[in-house]
Amino acid sequence: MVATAPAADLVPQERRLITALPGPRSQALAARRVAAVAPGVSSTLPVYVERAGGAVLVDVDGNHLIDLGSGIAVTSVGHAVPEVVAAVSGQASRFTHTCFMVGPYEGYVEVCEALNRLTPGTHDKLSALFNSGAEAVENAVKIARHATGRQAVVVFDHAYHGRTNLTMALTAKSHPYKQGFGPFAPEIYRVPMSYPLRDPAGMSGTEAAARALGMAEKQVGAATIAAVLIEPIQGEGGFVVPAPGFLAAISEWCRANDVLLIADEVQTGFCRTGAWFACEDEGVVPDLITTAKGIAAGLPLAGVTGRAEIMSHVHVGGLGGTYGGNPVACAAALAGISVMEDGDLVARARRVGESLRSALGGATDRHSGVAEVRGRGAMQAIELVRPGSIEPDPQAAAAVAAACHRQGVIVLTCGTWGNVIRLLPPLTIGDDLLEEGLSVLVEALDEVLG
Ligand code: PLZ
Repeated sequence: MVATAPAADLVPQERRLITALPGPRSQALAARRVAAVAPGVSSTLPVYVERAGGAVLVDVDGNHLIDLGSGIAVTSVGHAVPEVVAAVSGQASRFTHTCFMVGPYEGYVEVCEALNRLTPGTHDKLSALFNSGAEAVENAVKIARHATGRQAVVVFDHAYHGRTNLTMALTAKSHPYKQGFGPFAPEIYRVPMSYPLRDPAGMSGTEAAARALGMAEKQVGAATIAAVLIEPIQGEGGFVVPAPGFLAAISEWCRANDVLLIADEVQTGFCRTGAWFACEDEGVVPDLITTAKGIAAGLPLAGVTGRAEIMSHVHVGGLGGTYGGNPVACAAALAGISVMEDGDLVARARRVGESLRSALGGATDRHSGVAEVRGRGAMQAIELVRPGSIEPDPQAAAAVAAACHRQGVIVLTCGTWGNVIRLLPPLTIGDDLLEEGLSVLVEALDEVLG
């Protein structure tokens, strides 16, 4: 008899290590993997997952690990949430695919309605659905170029937008994302981000915006720029939070120059930062917004939402794809969005954020190797440096992450130099489990940083 109870009910919300990590079954799978899986696809964890529920992953050896990464900001509502499991299995038993471009269905329309309602701004909006964050970003750029009749796209230092050819060009970091994979798409121009820790002391958000926009004006020319594309808080690039006023100044300049502002909220969106979308905290209303990750509780789904007149500029048939807005993914999204609304996960993200900050705050005071604790809501990070400098220390970050992993706590690293430890727990994580996970991280920091 196959178990039908959702995994969240079956998985106790506790850390439980019964073997050293990785255990023997994970090691056996790792050996099989070497012979079958291309090495270019890497994994953070050495353990193989058998099931997951809430904020706990269970590996093939029966170890229970605390998940402070949510599969890179995806399972914000938690793993195997009963409402999502029911919606997904119900939809899978009705139909799994028709292709929206062949036989349309209600779930797609309903997800677009939800995106139009939840994203910043009260203007008329339209949406289109895709499969991944990269695909959403590519389509946002296509739409912006079509609507403006211009080609240039301005992006920022430390940006991450994906791994497809266009999004590799939009992404800043060469290794591992771009090296050897060129040539890259043309008409992409990179300008400096506001990165308060590494900018000249005291540089304000408006000064950082003037530095970036001045460069765009001189080197590209406002009249040829279709869009400025920005993550309101950078994700892979190191959870870089721009100085207050930076985003607003970029937004004003865009409006004054008929340049579209595209907010890439693939990582920051859907309650993560203690708002539905991170732009809200800056009072910024983008023309186009890209979403993915947290949108569908773990199923592949992404969206582009934008001003109706921009979105409807593209000719009929100009946007699409076989799987975009898959009905099972749409069912997961609608259930996940209900969980977010009913459980007020915006407020919960803020409380999780306070716990993260108070646990990490002490580490900054104790260790000169912690340059900064930063982030917003349940998206917080610490940047590690060589003591007495701001020289990045990726070895320390890797050692801290590995120590957490050995103890059954999943944390992720990020940053242009790989020296940032980031936390993205499920927003529904219990207080006790979160405290336990954080105490393991703090111990690891004390151990590695001395
Ligand atoms: N835009 C802001 O964070 C994905 C990448 C993991 P996809 N970030 C995780 C990796 O190493 O591949 C991301 C993002 C922002 C776009 C993307 C791309 O989203 O769903 O991975 O295509």
